[in-house]
Amino acid sequence: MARKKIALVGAGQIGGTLALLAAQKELGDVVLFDIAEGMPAGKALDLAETSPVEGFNASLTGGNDYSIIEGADVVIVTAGIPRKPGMSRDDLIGINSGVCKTVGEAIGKYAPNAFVIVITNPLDVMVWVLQQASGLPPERVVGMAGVLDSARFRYFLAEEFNVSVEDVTAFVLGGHGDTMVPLVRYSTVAGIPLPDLVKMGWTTQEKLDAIVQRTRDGGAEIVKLLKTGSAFYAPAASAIQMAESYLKDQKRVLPVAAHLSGQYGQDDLYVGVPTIIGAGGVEKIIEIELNDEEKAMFQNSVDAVKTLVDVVKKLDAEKS
Ligand code: A3D
Repeated sequence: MARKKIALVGAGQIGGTLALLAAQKELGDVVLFDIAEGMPAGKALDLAETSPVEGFNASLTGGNDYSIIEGADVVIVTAGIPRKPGMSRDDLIGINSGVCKTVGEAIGKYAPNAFVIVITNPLDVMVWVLQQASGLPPERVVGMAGVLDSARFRYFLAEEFNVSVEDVTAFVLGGHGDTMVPLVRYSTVAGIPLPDLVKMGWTTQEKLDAIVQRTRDGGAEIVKLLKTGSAFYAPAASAIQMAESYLKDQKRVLPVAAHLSGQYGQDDLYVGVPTIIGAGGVEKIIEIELNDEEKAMFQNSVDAVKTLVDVVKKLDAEKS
């Protein structure tokens, strides 16, 4: 079987980590594209030189011409600018929407059969922009946020309960931003829902509320510590899990920013929901029952995403 091809558009902090993980896991050959001259080729060469030490078989190349992404099976997009301290994800919209439009057009031209994972912020609206520009079917264009947000939630919960991260499942819904909705009653330790663990005295409601808030602020916590950019290891690992589920038809149940066309009462909107990711891309969007409080939180998150979509539409109208 020929090796798969993974194209990384944006070879910065996340792009470099994606390349390392994809190669180490032998998901396929990796190409790195970036507008910074020489940098993607330099990173690719440096990474390729780890292969004799790490013992993986994957070629890594990089360049500044979009034609290098030709025929890719998976494209992961991190092109754009990240947050600096004091910035919200939404502050990035002006620059990053232009970048995602250009990248979408290039993917439509060179890799129309790819499964595309967008990471560039503000996430939900950037996936929408890129899908529109690419002309690819919506089930093959998704955004990475929910896997990361739920990984953060799981990590904090595992720390609180002093149990293995592997036994904690967590469920996060909605847009990737301050309005994201960590769903406590669908999150468990070995199948025991969190509200039951509060009743069992494993933690208190106050501590649980603090963990939920820390999850919502998880990105900002890292930005504040790093000072020069935003998180990159966990975002890269999360996108690789999505890519692997597609490439190996694993049919993992993963929360991703998926295109809604009627589900959850939304139309033509990308927002974080549970999905099944397999060889068909988003093979199913799972619609769960929400109680009134959860519905209100989800709607609040959806409204935040819609506001940003309107900003992009306005920017577009001003340009034309
Ligand atoms: P960074 O290290 O700056 O890498 C971005 C790269 O994009 C740089 O190498 C730029 O040269 C390149 N670039 C800029 N414009 C273009 C263009 N037009 N075409 C191609 N490449 C271009 O940032 P990063 O890797 O840390 O973050 C990348 C993006 O991911 C940012 O928008 C972050 O906000 C976002 N991010 C999202 C999450 C989510 O969970 C959704 C988490 C962390 C970061």
